[in-house]
Amino acid sequence: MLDQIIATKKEEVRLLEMPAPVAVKRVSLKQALLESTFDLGLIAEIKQASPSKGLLVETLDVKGIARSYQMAGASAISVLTDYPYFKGKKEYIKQVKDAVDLPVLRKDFIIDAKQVEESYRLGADAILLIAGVMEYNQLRELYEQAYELGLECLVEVHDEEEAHTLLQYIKPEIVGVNNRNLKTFQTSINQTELILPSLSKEAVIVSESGIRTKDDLIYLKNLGVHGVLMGETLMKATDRSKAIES
Ligand code: IGP
Repeated sequence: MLDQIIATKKEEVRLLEMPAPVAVKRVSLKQALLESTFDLGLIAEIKQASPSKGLLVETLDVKGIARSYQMAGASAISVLTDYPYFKGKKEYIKQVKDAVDLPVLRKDFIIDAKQVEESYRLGADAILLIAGVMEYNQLRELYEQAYELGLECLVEVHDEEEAHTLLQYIKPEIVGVNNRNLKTFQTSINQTELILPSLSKEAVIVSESGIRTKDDLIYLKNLGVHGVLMGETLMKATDRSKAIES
């Protein structure tokens, strides 16, 4: 599946027509995570579907969801822009930026410099870079390009080997530990505990995927992570603000 997604992205990159830049006020994801109103920073995700779970919601009121996330105290919003696998759209970034003041993370499979430039033009504050889907040299180039444009990166790793290798190439300011193995779709939040010792002590750490309960949050907080990224649990909640507040 992952190979298929990357093949799709390569084709998207080939056909990519660069959009005109939108005017937005950029805000810092790192700062928002560190200044959370809760014990943990929360990146709340907007996604209509996922390859592992299929359709999560029938319809998607992007601005409404963004406002309810902000009202409930989320630190930042993650927006899926991939269409074939997550039913996301690129224009959702600007829609969310118009609806709220929170930093917006573009969630997609970014493997090429053109997509980094595009993310900037779409109005994102930050982008996701996944260590497991490209060469580390390429990751470093995209990371540097992003910071030169004024975009922050959430650099995602899944296992200790990726975490170790990553540090030989870059010292990312924000690291995401994906609890989901992108090859098998299995999630286990213990993955965060396993990898934490291999990560830079200076980095802001975000635990991603498969986070469902208050106990999960207490467990992750006690490990010492700075933030969490939650998608499915919030998207499926009948009252999203309540789900965050409780
Ligand atoms: C959210 P969940 O289990 O709360 O819906 O997971 C987020 O971590 C997940 O969407 C994600 C993702 C990714 C999606 C993490 N890394 C890379 C696409 C690409």
